[in-house]
Amino acid sequence: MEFDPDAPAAAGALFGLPFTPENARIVAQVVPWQATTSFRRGTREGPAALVEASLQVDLFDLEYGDFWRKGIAMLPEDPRFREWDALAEADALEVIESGGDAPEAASRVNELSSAVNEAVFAAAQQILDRCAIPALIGGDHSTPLGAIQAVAQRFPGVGVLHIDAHADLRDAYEGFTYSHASIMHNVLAEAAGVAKLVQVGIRDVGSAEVARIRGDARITTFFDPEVAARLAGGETWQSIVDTIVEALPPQVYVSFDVDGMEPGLCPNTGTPVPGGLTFRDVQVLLATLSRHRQIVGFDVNEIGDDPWDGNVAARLFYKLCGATLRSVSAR
Ligand SMILES: [Mn+2]
Repeated sequence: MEFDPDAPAAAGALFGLPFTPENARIVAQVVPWQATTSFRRGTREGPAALVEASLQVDLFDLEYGDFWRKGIAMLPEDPRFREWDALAEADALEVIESGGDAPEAASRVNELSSAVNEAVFAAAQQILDRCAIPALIGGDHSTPLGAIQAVAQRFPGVGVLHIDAHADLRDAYEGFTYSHASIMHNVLAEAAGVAKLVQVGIRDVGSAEVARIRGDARITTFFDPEVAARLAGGETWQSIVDTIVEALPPQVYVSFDVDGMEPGLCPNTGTPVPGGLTFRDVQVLLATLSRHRQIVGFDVNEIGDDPWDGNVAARLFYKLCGATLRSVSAR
């Protein structure tokens, strides 16, 4: 096949690349689901914004080189996700507006959430069966649970590196069992095999979540204000990143909520918060992770539906692909 990496990209394919899910080393699934997003709608079209913007990303990468040659592809979108999201919308709104006091509507949303989790799990398993690396593009942050379950089953003892403004450790939120705000609670409860959760960027948490973090030896959280104080006191970001990576086991799944970054990089995400990581901070974190740990799967979620949000998310996703493929090739 003739493919010119410097030519303008063909529409439709991730990064305009000519690979298929059968021959790519990284295979992504897109999950346009946002039913439990509380503050602002829009993350349903986040995956489309990322894919559209991915055509503008230069394939040669200054950190990771021509890693794209190993193959990045996307599964066709599962049409059920949009159907389920549309079915859940009215019920989800009723639950949110009732302040979490609409148990029947909540249980209908929870059933659809379970269907999403099962479909994501099955797709991730198929990707792993092909010896490819599963990636996921969301959608709200509830979407990767099934992918993390599949990875944890395949790589018991795996750690999750969770970049986010929020700890996402709520035991249900607004009446939803599978809320975007509960993803890491659900990972620790339902993804047997996850040995460690390391959180970065966290700056918007409830007191119950802080108690959970302090009381659960599996969780290590690098709170954003503490990181800011260490940087202000003269520590380098690299030295902090080294301690983040050291807290992780040899194999790592990266779950990346774009709101872990500064809100200027994700202005249309569901729940933006001031503070957070710069894109440079992210680059150093991923590069260091790729040198010392094996990345076995990842997701980028809570992407806003604006072209700028899509642009940043596409570049973040591409860096994650580069870091992942370098981390594997190093072994
Ligand atoms: Mn978040």
